[in-house]
Amino acid sequence: MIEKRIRDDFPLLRRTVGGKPLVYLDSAATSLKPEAVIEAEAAFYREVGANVRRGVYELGAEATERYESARAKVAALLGAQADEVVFTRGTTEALNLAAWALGETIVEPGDEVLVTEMDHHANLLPWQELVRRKRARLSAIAVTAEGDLDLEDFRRKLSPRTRVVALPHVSNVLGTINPVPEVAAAAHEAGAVVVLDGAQSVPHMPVDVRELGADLLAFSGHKALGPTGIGVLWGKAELLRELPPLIVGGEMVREVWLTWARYDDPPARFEGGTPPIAQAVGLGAAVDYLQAIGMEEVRGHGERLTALALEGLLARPGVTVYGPKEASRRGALVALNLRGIHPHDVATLLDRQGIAIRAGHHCAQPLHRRLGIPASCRVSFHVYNTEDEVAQLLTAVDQVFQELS
Ligand code: C6P
Repeated sequence: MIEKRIRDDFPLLRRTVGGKPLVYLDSAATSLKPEAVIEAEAAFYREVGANVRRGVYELGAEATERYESARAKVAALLGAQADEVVFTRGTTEALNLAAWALGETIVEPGDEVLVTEMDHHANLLPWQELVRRKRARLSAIAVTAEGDLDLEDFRRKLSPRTRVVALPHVSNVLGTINPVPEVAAAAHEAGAVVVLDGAQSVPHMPVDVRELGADLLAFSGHKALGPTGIGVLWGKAELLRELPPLIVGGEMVREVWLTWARYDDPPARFEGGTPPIAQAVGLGAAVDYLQAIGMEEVRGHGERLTALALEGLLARPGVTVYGPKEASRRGALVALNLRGIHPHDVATLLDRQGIAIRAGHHCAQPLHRRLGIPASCRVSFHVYNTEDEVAQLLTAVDQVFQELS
């Protein structure tokens, strides 16, 4: 059991909202940050401050050392090598880089890219752009009524023309944990590259890139207790070596002439310009923080809170829950609707109780269309949430029904 004292590490939990203690149930949008992360970022500016990979003076070397040490921590978290970890601004940028680079190397006119009906727009729009640019085709693996990937539909749509299969590890709406090893094995057999959106998995559960079998994986620091403005594209070393950069400019080159340049090896090749240095250092501190708890323990806590929320919500007749009904098959989030009440009204009333949840389409419009709804409410958890907060949520849901139905 994650101890209550963890909450003391998160300064925002001392804040009140409308006179009520904050109950923060929107960690899938962005997590709160522990003091250790805030301090690591501030300490970088206070103590070092220099740019990376440039200065031959002491501060420059120390900045590079802190930046590269953060990379090594992320690599350890993912079971990867440090040179396979590319820093980006977030999941969105990482997936744009992946789609751009694969488009330049392996996708020809008439080829296919397979996404899923449950993808976040960040794992959909870059592929739409790629197929438009390359005159290729995009199709989407269906989602079943239970909120799982339809694996039969996947096998039907997979073909020798499929060059890329892109999917979320955990859906940010359904919560579904997708069977990545199974999908990756079939995709590889067909000769496709597998791109995994890890935005909702890496911050919440043990993720070992070798066990998953994906070729590229993206996630954001700010959902993993880290700062905004920093994310990661992990890629198999042999694949990264073949890919061209999206951003070109300073610090990603071996030699530059007026009419041509020779780019550096990964990961520097993909990190043109001054990177988000303090943010990377902050992410390193977030990884330390998560690892000190233990990712198994983080997962266990999220699963327990999700099970409690599911049990309470499913017992209420006016509540519709989307996605699998077992906490063991989902990430630490639950999307729902209250019969006859608009999600924005629910979120507004909960806000009056100090409870912050997300309402809307959660950047997954095609999925909401598939579910036949314009929007949903979503509650999501992280290490600082408690069973008592889940109970407060359930009581508040009853009050919303009383007030509005
Ligand atoms: N989802 C949510 O409330 P960025 O914004 O680049 O850090 O992450 C984008 C992203 C990509 N994939 C998935 C599965 C995601 O959940 C997100 C971010 C937030 O659900 C904000 S829309």
